[in-house]
Amino acid sequence: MNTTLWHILGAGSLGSLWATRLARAGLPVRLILRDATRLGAYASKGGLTLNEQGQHLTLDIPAQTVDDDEPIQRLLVACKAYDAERAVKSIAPRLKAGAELLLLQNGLGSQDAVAGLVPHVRCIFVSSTEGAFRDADFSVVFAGKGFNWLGDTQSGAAPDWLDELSLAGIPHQWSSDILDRLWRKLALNCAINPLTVLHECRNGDLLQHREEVDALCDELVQVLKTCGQPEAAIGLHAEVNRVIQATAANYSSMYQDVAQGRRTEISYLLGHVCNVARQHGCHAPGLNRIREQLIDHVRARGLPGD
Ligand code: NAD
Ligand code: KPL
Repeated sequence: MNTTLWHILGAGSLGSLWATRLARAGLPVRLILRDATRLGAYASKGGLTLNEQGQHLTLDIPAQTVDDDEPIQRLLVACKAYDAERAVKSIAPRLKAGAELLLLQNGLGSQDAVAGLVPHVRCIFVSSTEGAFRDADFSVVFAGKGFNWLGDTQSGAAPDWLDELSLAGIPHQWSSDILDRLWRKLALNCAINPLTVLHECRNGDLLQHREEVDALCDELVQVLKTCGQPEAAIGLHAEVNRVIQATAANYSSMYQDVAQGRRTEISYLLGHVCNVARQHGCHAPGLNRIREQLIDHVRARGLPGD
């Protein structure tokens, strides 16, 4: 078997979910933590814990700081979109020629920023619908089954290590249209998440704000078509409606971020769509208005507006 190390940058929810499943399958994993303080905190915990359907498994996965000098061949970047560029910059000197980076960020914009920083390595974009949250430091709850699409923007071939994901039970598929997938997820998030924050409601409550949702979908379809992503626009209204109904009882991820006083990824979601619309001369007054309202809303709660 290929024994390339899996370095994982960011031991938060998704990073821990990937790290524990890979390590549980016997694959070699290294966690990369921010600094010596985090390394000390991790050591005192005795490992990373996966809580899956009430079963707890603690794995003593070796960890190191970003300043370690171990060369990196394969890196999963599992931090938030607004941290990705700075995090990759901090380990860039450790990347071997021909290294591969898996970028697990939601939204769009951070992937290109990272790829621009490290043009000598292969960047693989990941779109994930799996759900996880931390119930304690270095402990993750696998909250929602989902799927991972991986792909690159150079129409490259699928890497030969995908079977390691199968071995680890990480559901995945190589995608030849990863940008379509990321744009589609971005559009769904833009049609649903900001409105749940502004109306302070669950996803299902948006059924009472249908006109507002439909108006955002109309503009999103226009932006997608104008910026060269027409595939991601097909049937958007119906899918948004379906997702609202299927997740009616849930609070969106952005709602949860705001409710828990966490910075949101606005700049990589609605912010990215509004910027792309402007660059293409596409009129999107509703999206821009919601973006401004959202920025005011989070700032009023002491959170960054970007
Ligand atoms: P998280 O906040 O739980 O984890 C991010 C981790 O990265 C944190 O532990 C943070 O300390 C660490 N980090 C940040 N900068 C670092 C640096 N310079 N060096 C070392 N570590 C650093 O975030 P998450 O929920 O795992 O989300 C990661 C991405 O995945 C986001 O873009 C999110 O939108 C997306 N996503 C999350 C979920 C989910 O269920 N959690 C689902 C789908 C997509
Ligand atoms: O992905 C989501 C989120 O909450 O971030 C859904 C459920 C699709 C709502 O946009």
